[in-house]
Amino acid sequence: TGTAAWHPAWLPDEALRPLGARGVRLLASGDDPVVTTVRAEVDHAAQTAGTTTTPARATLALASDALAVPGLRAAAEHALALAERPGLAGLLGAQGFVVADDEGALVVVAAQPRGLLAGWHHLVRTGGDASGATAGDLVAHVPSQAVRMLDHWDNLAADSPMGPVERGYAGASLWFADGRVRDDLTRVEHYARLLAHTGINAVCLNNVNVHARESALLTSGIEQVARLAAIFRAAGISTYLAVDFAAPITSGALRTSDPLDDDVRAWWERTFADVYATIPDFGGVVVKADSEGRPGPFAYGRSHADGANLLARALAPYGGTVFWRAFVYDHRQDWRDRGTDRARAAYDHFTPLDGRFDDNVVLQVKLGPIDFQVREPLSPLLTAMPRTRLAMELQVTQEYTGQQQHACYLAPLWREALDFRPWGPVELWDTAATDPDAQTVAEVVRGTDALPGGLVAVANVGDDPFWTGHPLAQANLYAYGRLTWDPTLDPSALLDEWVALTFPQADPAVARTVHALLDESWHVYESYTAPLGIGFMVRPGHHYGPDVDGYEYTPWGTYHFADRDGIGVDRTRATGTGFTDQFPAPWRDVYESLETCPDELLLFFHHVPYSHVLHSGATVVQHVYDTHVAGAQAAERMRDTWRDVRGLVPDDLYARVAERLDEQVRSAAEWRDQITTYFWRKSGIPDPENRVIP
Ligand code: BDP
Repeated sequence: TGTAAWHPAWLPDEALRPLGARGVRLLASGDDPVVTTVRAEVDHAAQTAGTTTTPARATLALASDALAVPGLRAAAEHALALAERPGLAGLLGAQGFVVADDEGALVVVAAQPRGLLAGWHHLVRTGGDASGATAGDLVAHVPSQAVRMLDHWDNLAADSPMGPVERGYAGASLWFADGRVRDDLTRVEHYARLLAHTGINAVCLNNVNVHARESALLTSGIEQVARLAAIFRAAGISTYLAVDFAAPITSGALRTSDPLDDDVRAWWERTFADVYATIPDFGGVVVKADSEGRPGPFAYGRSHADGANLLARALAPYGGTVFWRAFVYDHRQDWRDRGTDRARAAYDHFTPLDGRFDDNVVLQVKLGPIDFQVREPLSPLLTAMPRTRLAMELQVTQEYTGQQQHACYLAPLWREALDFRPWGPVELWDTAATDPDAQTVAEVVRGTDALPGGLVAVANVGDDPFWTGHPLAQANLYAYGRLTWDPTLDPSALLDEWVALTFPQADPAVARTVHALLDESWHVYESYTAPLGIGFMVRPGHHYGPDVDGYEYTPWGTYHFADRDGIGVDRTRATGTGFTDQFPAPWRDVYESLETCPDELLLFFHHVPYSHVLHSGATVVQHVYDTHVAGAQAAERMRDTWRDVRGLVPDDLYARVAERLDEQVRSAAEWRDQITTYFWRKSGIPDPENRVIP
């Protein structure tokens, strides 16, 4: 069947045993597919524990079924009230649940099936333990973000231009093979269950770079897509497709895809009518337009609002949504022209369009202004679109963070971005000009009642036996989902959750080791790769391993401007590209000034001599030597740490992680040697400790 070889990710049967042993009473009638899923989960947990415990120690209920039950009425009314609130509050309430304590037994009540499923997984995580609940209290758990989405960059076949999964590091697609949807979708069922556990509520199935074969998924392929949509539907997840803006042309129907052309409009209307006839709850589409060679409205002199609204209006009768990507920049720039700054592009293109997008358009903005680097400032576009629905896009697949060869736990990076206050305060610096009540990024993207947004991320899974290539990269997927539900969760606590659900009966040494390996792994990765926020010193094309000048003289706009005197991109308003001006106060001034610009972003914003002294007290070049030597040493410690769990985790998993850590150590040494040597030669300034290969 092709299913024998895979290794369970989190939620193996043992993880359900404590809850199964406590016993769960389910009160949920009807044949809604999500309710049916919950029923199967509850039965499975009981079977796993080998019990038919009466009385059950936990109750899970739909509010409509709970209203009549004494003891559950208050919780049921609370759940219904949450879901009936208008706008965003009601939307989130419908997906949430209420927890109460009924004389020492845990009670979970939801207004809607998706909330019921979320409540079930809450029970799984807590083991149904009521000890945290206070008698009489009703605690509402609602997701923070309305949009909690994963984008898969899957292609239909291995011979697609970027392989089976663009930027995939975990084998082939879970659902596509040989130009079609796979026959056996057992693993997709398992995957949908994992995602539901974390709180994900939407998936896009195919690569944003939509080529002709994949474009047909929307038309002749929609019956196949329906098989996948049925699986995700049962897990409370809506299905989306990435579409080609030129589909009216590439499908052979028309000779234009001009968004203001009547025939084009009619083509999209007809196409979506057929889609919804087959998949009545289809989520909608994701669009990469006028970006890295993909077609878009610019070809017709139209704006991106025209383009997005074309699709939005064709989807609106069915309740569908357009995720329109803001990753629009000139990838054929002239590197000699410092006036062209890729970092500026999204803001320059999209801010004039604020307020012009229809209500069923979500503008999908990458976290940073360049491209998923290990360190970037926040994309200032996220601060400048108050009349537009927004989603911040993260990259769970580790394209620029070690490609699932290196262990790099990204939750701390995402938390830093979600917690960031673009309008201040600026701790460590002058706080006079700042507003301490200003919103965090998590609050900005969450949006308002009228304009709800959220989070999107590029997924990191494939048909690899361990799902993510590097087994520890599962923690990134887990943490991403959980942060979409609650962006204030602690990355370190999320690791504990993931370990408990993945290795439920393991020795405590496993959790200790995973923490020792992953807690600081983002900073370790940063320390041995491109320094101080400069980014992109990777090998062109596949983006793995060091190549300091690999992109320096190409048209992609990812430069470091290193010469014998110094390094960095001058993005100041005083002497550079003026990018700093795209930020609101106080950050525009913090980044503008060499005095206040944070060290970790120094070279993103400033061109400085190698002798420039950082806040840390080290010079730039000395920082490069020190961090790269220390980073490569840290990678060696990570490799040694893993040996502590030999025999405590499955042998094949142990071996896979060990093999990846060997590669991380090799690669970190390569990074260290190339980067330190490059800067020694460029600057002529030796390392006082003589650690650099001349
Ligand atoms: C870049 C990837 C490329 C993607 C692009 C995108 O290298 O494969 O197509 O992002 O997000 O980082 O569209």
